[in-house]
Amino acid sequence: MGDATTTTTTTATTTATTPTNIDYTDNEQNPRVPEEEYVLPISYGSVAYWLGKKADEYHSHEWTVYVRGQNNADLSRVIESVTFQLHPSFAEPKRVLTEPPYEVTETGWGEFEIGIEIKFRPEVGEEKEKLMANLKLFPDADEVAKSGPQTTKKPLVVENREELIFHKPRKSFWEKVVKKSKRVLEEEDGEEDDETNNNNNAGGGGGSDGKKHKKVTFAYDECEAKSKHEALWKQREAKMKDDEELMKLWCAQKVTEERCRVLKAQLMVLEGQLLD
Ligand code: SLL
Repeated sequence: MGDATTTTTTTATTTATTPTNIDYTDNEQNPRVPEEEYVLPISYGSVAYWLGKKADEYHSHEWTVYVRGQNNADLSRVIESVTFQLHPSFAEPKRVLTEPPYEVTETGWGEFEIGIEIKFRPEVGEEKEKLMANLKLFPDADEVAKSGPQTTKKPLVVENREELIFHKPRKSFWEKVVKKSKRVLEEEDGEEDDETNNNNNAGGGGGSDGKKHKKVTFAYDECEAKSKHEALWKQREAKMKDDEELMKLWCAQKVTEERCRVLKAQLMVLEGQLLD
């Protein structure tokens, strides 16, 4: 994705997956684990390719909307499904993905907002997370001024980054995932005030205990499922390269033929002069 026309990145915002002020003694069989937090950084957004001048006007672009773990982290131990709600002009606009890669690739002509709903596995015990991705097909005027007009080679990327924070995770989730994940960074962050804690921390618990806030990062498992659309681009790029190579060979052949024709003509002139 390195050769993108635009990359719009929204900086991380903490997300609330459950209402705040949950009493963690609310479920005796599956209580919340105090003093614990699981942070899962995700990326979501859209990548769009213009299909060129010859493309059908209703299918001028091919695009992919996706949710994935940052640094290719595996989300499948936490996520049960990702639902993408497309524009009603698409056949079966509600697309449910139950395994990675969580992405939908389509062709179309227009931009719209895509609703994303992340459902967590039952053991996580949290509410659904709702996000919105802006499908962008056409670069803005300032982007055109900066990087030139749209080409079939450069995708237009809109990527957002978010951290799913599971504050005081349920025992079932802690046993299955949190406990087994290696902690790589644990830092005290005393700057957040209590109110921010209350509003933004997912996973209940209320947060405002006056203590310093601990930020923990984990070594996440890599996701084995590779993005299908990335493979598609690579194929397309390879085909374009092949086409370019063929074009170069064809041009070289034409140049050689022309040279031969000129040399033959010169030879005939020389032969004529010798005979004279
Ligand atoms: C717009 N409000 O007017 C938006 C709607 C809808 C895009 C965009 C359908 C493609 C297909 C398609 O691209 N819809 O029918 O296969 O720009």
